[in-house]
Amino acid sequence: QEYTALKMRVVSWADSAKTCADAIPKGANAYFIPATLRPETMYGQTSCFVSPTIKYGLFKVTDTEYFVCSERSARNMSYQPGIFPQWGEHPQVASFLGKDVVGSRVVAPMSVHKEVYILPMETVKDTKGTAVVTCVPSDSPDDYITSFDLAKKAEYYGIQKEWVKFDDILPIIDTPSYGNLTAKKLVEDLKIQSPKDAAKLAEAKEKAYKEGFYKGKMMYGDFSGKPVEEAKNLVRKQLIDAGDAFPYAEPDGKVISRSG
Ligand code: ZZB
Repeated sequence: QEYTALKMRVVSWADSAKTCADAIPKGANAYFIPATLRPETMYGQTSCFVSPTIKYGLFKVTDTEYFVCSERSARNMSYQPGIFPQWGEHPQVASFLGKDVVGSRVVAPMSVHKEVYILPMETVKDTKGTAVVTCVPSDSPDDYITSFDLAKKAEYYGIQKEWVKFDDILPIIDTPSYGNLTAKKLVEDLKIQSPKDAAKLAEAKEKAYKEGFYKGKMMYGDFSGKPVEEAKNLVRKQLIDAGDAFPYAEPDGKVISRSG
């Protein structure tokens, strides 16, 4: 599985994230690293999700760059070229739970929202990607319903409603079957009520992927008017060339080692 790993620079840490703030030397930057399969949707990022109960690490990449991601993904990255400087090494400088960093603020590359908040998503899995997920409510049914739930029960989640940025969702991709807010349409059509409706959400995700990829047309950004199939790699290249993203491959259960 070839993901695009996005670099979301930390602008301010939540008070509860003191361990992280203290572990970063003056002049260095920290980045949350969501793994995405939909780089062409990055214009519509509204927040960035972590699981409140998953353990994350802060990993030193260079003297000036530190990554926030799961330990598992940092290890995978260390066996891929061009990420960590030493093959197989991913020096960890802090360990914490997702809930500790909720409320931190990060830069969302390319998004109409320049800065977004780190928010909790209970359905994030530690077994894929980096366990950090960037939120695009226009095109991801999971993100749409989670944002809906967070905004509705902000107090319960210990966040502020405004952090969710759920008021007017940016349309990015137009599709024949679901219009230009694919996720919203699918959540409504399938009567998805909660982020825990796992079976329906899996169906919605599958449908959204297919429709978006094969029939979607960009209606925002530099490649507006182009089919998604074409725009996907063009946007990805822009992000990578700008230093805002890098390729991250999921080993897929296979063991990767230098000796083979
Ligand atoms: C932004 C985005 C915009 C995403 C979209 C999807 C969609 P897959 O196919 O199952 O591999 N994701 C990444 N890591 C995790 C995780 N650990 N736990 C839960 N969700 C995760 O799923 C890859 C997609 O699932 C990724 O791409 C990420 O969300 C999320 F418009 O990034 B995506 C129809 C989907 N649309």
